[in-house]
Amino acid sequence: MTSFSQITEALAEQAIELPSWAFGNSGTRFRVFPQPGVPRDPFEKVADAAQVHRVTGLAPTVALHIPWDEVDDFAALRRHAEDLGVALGTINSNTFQDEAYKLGSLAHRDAAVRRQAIDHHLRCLDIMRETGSRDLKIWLADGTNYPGQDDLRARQDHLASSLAEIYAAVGEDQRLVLEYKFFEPAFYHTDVPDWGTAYAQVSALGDRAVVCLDTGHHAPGTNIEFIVMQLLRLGKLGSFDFNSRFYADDDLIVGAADPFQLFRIIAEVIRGGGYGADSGVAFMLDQCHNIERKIPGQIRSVLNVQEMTARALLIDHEALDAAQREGDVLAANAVYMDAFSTDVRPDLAQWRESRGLPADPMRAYAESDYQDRIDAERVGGSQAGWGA
Ligand code: LRH
Ligand code: MN
Ligand code: MN
Repeated sequence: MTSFSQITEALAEQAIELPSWAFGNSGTRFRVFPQPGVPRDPFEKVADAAQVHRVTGLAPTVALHIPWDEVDDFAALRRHAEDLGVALGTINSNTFQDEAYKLGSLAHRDAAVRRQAIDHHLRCLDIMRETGSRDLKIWLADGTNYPGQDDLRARQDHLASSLAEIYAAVGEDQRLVLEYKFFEPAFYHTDVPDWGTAYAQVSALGDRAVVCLDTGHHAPGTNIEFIVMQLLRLGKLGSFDFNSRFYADDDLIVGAADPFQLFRIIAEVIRGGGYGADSGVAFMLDQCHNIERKIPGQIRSVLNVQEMTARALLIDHEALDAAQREGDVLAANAVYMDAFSTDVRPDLAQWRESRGLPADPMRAYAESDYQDRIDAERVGGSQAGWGA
């Protein structure tokens, strides 16, 4: 059995990017539930994200969504983040709110609409140069609701040429990350529904185009760790959007619905060389906290990822290889389950303290006066961006 002291170096490399939109008001398509203390602008979202990093040491960057996080001066936002001990991370483009995109954006049949959507991405690339961001993440709401509504093949071709134009503007030190989702908001077909389509599209672009795997974007029962393995094998896994789902794209706290699935996913990331600072695979959260408090929700989320990472790092690969070689099915499974069943929480608490972090970050945040302060100071918090 691998011991905890053998995995601390790897654990120290962990970085999980937080989504700015997790801190804004959010809800379902039936109701947005406003909360006190919610940020009124991107500066306050970044300040809240910095609190998560302060108590966990796990979340050094914040992803932005454009135009939700549009500001006049991105260099000032960058300085603000750095002053608070964090940095700006992935820029997410948004082509799903404008009237113009009702029937699609990069895959739209009308060249004028595609032009508008491509220009939005070019602007995101400009913003990235100011924020110091590496990744442009593209998730498209493009799709149709009714069979026959549009030409599936033509849309795929339009998408390819739009992406090619965007990719041509991606800098040497930047990446284009394409996220797939099997349905919603389109219900009949989606133009990037699965990893295979995302893989085909990014492969046509080049080395700096990779795939984002959002854990909530699969049909029930999908073996997500298999997809992780395959994308890593193909050198195309760029990032994760972590969250939990029971039914659809629920965006619940990662590790809440199925911690074992999270363990299996992270085990496959480690197995495939996707773990660690230089691996090229970015860990991000993509969540909203509709009914629970947001900053503690994010703290709980990064701790869940850390906990399952620790357990996955504990897998005894020598013993596993030996059992697999011998075809000992039960022994191999037992090695795997031993790691999953290990309670790493006491070791993690001690290790955090040894690094000058609170043993219990949830408690440390609750005991700070930050929440009371923002609840009193901020009036009229803004919405995360959707769900109205
Ligand atoms: C789409 C998605 C995508 C968006 C985010 C708000 O469902 O997962 O990543 O950027 O939600
Ligand atoms: Mn996502
Ligand atoms: Mn989603």
